[in-house]
Amino acid sequence: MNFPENLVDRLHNSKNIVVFTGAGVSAESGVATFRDALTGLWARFDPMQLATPQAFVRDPALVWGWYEWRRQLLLQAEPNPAHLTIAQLQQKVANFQLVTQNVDDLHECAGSKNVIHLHGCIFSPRCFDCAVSYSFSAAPDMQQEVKIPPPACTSCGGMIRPGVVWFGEALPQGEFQAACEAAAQADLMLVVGTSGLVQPAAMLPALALRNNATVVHINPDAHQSGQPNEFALRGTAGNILPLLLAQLHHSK
Ligand code: BV8
Ligand code: ZN
Repeated sequence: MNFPENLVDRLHNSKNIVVFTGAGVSAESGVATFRDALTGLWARFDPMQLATPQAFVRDPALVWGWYEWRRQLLLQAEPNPAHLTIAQLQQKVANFQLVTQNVDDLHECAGSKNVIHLHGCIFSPRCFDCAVSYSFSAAPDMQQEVKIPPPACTSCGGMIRPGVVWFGEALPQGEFQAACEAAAQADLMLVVGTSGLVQPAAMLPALALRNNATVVHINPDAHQSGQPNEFALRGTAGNILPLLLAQLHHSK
C-alpha cells in the first residue's frame, strides 16, 4: 500500500496521537462487529433493541444470555495485528491516547495502557440497582445461544447487569471528558474500524479536525471526504496499521 506523500510526513511529525477504535479493530480477531447480524436466539433482534435498559428489564435472561454468549466468544479471541500495532505505537509516542467504543479487552490483552472505554467493558458487570460491581466466578459454558437469568447482587438482591453503556444511557462522564480533551489536543487521530453511527462518541473525529488535526480513517468502507486534513485508507486494520507503523520507522 502506498500512502499519500503528505500523510507520511504528517505521521512522522505528529507529537500528540489519538487512536479511536470501534468494533472493526476486533473483526480480525474473529469478533463479530456490532452491526454484524446476531445469531441463534438473538437473530431476530437488532442489537440496538437488545442493548437497552428497557430490553433488560423486559427480559433479563434474554439480554444477560446474549452478553454471556458474547463473553464466551471473547474469552476465545486473541488480539490481532491491529491491536498489537496500536500497543507498539503507544510505546513510540510521547503523548498518546487510545479511546475505544469496544466493550472487549483485546486492546489491554495486546499491551495497550490507560485505555479509555467510552461504552464500558463486558468484563466488569455491576448491579442494575445499587451499582456494586460484580466479579465473574467462571467462564460461561454455553453449548448454544440460550437465555440465562442474571445473577443476583449479593449486596441488595438486585439483578447483575453487563458493565456496558446501553442506548439511552449516558457515557461515563470522566471518560468522555478525557476523550474530548485528547481529541482537541491531537495533531493526529487514527479512526480505526468504526461506522461512526453512535453518538456522542462519533463526534470525536470532527472535534480533532476542527482543531486542525490530521484524521486518518482506516476501514474497508473508508471514503475520501475531500477535506485537506482528512485521509481515507481503505482496507483492514490488521493489514494497514502494521504498514503505517513501518512507514514511521522508514521515514525516521
Ligand atoms: C446517549 C455497548 C444520552 C453495548 C454501545 C434515538 C433514541 C435513543 C437514543 C438515540 C436516538 N438517536 C440518537 C441517540 C443516541 C444514541 C445513538 O447514537 N443512536 C444512534 C445509533 C441512532 N446514543 C446513545 O444512546 C448513547 N447515549 O446518547 O445518552 C443521555 C445523555 C445524558 C443522560 C442520559 C442519556 C449511548 C451509546 C452507547 C451504546 N452502546 N455499545 C454493547 O456493545 O452491547 S454502542 C455499539 O456501537 C458498540 O459499542 C460499538 O462499538 C458502537 C459503534 O459501532 P462500531 O464500533 O462503529 O461498530 P459497527 O459494527 O457499527 O461498525 C464496524 C466498522 O468496522 C464498520 O465501519 C466496518 O466497515 C469496519 N470494519 C469491519 N471489519 C474491519 C473494519 N475496519 C477495519 N478493519 C476491519 N477488519
Ligand atoms: Zn445491588
